[in-house]
Amino acid sequence: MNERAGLDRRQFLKVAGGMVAVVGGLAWAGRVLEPLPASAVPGAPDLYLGGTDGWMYLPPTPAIPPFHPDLLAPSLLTTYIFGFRNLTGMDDTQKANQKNRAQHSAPMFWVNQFDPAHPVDFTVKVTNLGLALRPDLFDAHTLHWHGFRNVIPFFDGEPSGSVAVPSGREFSYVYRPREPGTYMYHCHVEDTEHVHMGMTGLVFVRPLQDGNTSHYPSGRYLYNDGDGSTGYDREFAMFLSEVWAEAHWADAHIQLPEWSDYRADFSLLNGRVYPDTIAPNGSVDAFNPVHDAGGDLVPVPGFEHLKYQPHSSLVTCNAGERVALRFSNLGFREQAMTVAGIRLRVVGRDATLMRGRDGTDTSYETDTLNIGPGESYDVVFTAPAHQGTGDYDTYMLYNRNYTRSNNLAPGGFGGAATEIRVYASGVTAQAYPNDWGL
Ligand SMILES: [Cu+2]
Repeated sequence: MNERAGLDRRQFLKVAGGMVAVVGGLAWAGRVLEPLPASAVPGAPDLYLGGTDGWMYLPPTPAIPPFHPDLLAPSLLTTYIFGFRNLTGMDDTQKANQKNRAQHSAPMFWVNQFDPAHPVDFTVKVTNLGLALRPDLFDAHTLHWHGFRNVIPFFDGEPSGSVAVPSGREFSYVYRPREPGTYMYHCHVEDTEHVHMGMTGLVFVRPLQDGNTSHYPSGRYLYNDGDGSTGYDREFAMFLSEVWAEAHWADAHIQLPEWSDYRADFSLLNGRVYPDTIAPNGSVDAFNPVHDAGGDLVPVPGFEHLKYQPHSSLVTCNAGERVALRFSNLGFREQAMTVAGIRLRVVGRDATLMRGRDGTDTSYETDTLNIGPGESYDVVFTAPAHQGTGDYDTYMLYNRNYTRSNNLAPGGFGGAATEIRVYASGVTAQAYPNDWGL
């Protein structure tokens, strides 16, 4: 990373695109257009993602014949997906082994806001491992950081305006995130299909104000608020996605889904449905990934069916703590997420602090977030006092559309639903976002 700290945007263009530098010394342009020698070669990326296909688990009953469960699925799994895997730190053999081992949702990651005083760029290298079940498709993949406002087209990931990564190749995306907040990312090749098949996940940017304890004791914030109003003690990210069983089956069986017939069967939270949403985290610390000797994900004992769905959605906290929830939605329908018994304060939308041009506080309290496709919300709540006789009080966080909180499975909640557990005490500091601290 640091060896590229001095490069500017134009150098990246020269390095990555082989573009010819413009003639220097243009008085009107100032220093920004002065050509500089392109000497740096990208070293190890901050993150290394691989795009491929694979299989995930959704409750096999009630069945949706012939689409769900898919008869081609390996043991314990039900649903064909495309997706990303975190290959950071793997050797070439381990990376290659991850073909047909995609996960859903894609690895959640986070970056620090670009600091002009200490300029360090963030790089994500993306490789395309190919589709094991559909070698006929030979689709490229890209990384599109949705809503990212400072990207130059070259690193945007929209394939007709930049570059895409064919099977067997790799490409480094370079970012200078200047706008803190919650975003999402996805592959932008055949994007209706690749997004829906699972090549999508959550990304967020930590503000420069982080570490300053004068506004809030933890020194952790959602935004550069200047007053601690977005300060929090714990953070949990919630990524909303959907599965239309017929489309997933069609990709596995060399059929062509008709996307205008879109009809999602499953609403998901962090790639799982309740009660799997409250099962433990697998390897979700993007910068300390855990894998077995071959590079494969390691399932949590007792939850082997969730091997390729590592992200838990359980919220754990101590009474009185401030908890940040980051939501983003890359399903194709608006979702209404609600919490019974806890007020949510919306402090950010679409990676923008809720504050007017003149500084007016435009944050608001609600119990329901209406989140459209491609939108993100940042909310903070204060955990209520512990009231019950058990170790923790449970509050439901769920999609208030009944058909999406249970996915039309009998027996109550089965869809985009999770729990907030408020303990009297004893929940320890988080090691990474969505860490339970238990
Ligand atoms: Cu793709």
